[in-house]
Amino acid sequence: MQSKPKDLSVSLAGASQQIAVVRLTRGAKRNALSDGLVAELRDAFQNLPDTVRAAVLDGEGEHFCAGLDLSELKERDAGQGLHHSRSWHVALDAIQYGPVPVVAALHGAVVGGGLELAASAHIRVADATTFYALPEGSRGIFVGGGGSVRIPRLIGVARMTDMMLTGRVYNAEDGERLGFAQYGVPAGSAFDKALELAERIAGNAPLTNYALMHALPRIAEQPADHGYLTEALISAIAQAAPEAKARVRDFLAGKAGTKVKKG
Ligand code: 1HE
Repeated sequence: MQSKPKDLSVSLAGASQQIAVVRLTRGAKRNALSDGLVAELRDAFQNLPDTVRAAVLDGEGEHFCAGLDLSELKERDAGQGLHHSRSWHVALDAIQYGPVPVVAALHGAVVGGGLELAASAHIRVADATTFYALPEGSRGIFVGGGGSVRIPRLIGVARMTDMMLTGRVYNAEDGERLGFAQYGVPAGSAFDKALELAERIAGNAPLTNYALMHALPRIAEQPADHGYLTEALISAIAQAAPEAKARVRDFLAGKAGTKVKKG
């Protein structure tokens, strides 16, 4: 499958062709997110082929994403602004709560709405050129793509407040240390690492991936006693799947490659 809408491409990759590569292809504008591109992202993640088991999200050119397309920030009234922000929520929710785990391959600018986009992925791999910023503060606006919910969960309210109040920019190394990215890799290798991780994820039992994407973040927000019950329910469902039984049988039978190895 290969389709090329205006500012986004979706293709299949990996040995088994079970990985969807969703790429922002608006490099000339540093992959700035126009309303059209936000809609393309929504449509891409809402319509992934059934055969896809994991996805990689990346951006063409030297920068992952420069955030909101500022040329479209004209004179919206409050109601239009509300709906604009909600349209980002729908698109980025389609990534976070879509059918498959998403690994973002970061490089260069991951700023403003670009950071909000990256935060909607499940795993972030950042190469050494990556930098993170929230220039909304200096543009006189506020985050609107779910950043105030997702970013504090990565780095905390205090650091996000500082980034927006002072325009602070974090480099790749600091970003990994703080929790923006789970993996730091040499310049130019984020995509390859993201694809490698996506292939590994695609080999998991689908119900385990589902539980991690849909149950874990919700359990983490629940009061502990609700969380324990939700955990018990999802774990009972996951372990009842024939695939889980087969995997446990393989381990108990001493099959090669089923042991946990030291990292
Ligand atoms: C853009 C945008 C954009 C680049 N909207 N057109 N985001 C920002 O405030 C970040 C603004 N961008 C930058 O700071 C820089 O462009 C970068 C650090 C990302 C990259 O710098 P550089 O030197 O590689 O590129 P450039 O020369 O600045 O930009 C190349 C072109 O992309 C240029 O257009 P051209 O027609 O003159 O070639 C730029 O105008 C264009 N461009 N970034 C529109 N963002 C849901 S609410 C989210 C709120 C936000 O995201 S606010 C933060 C917005």
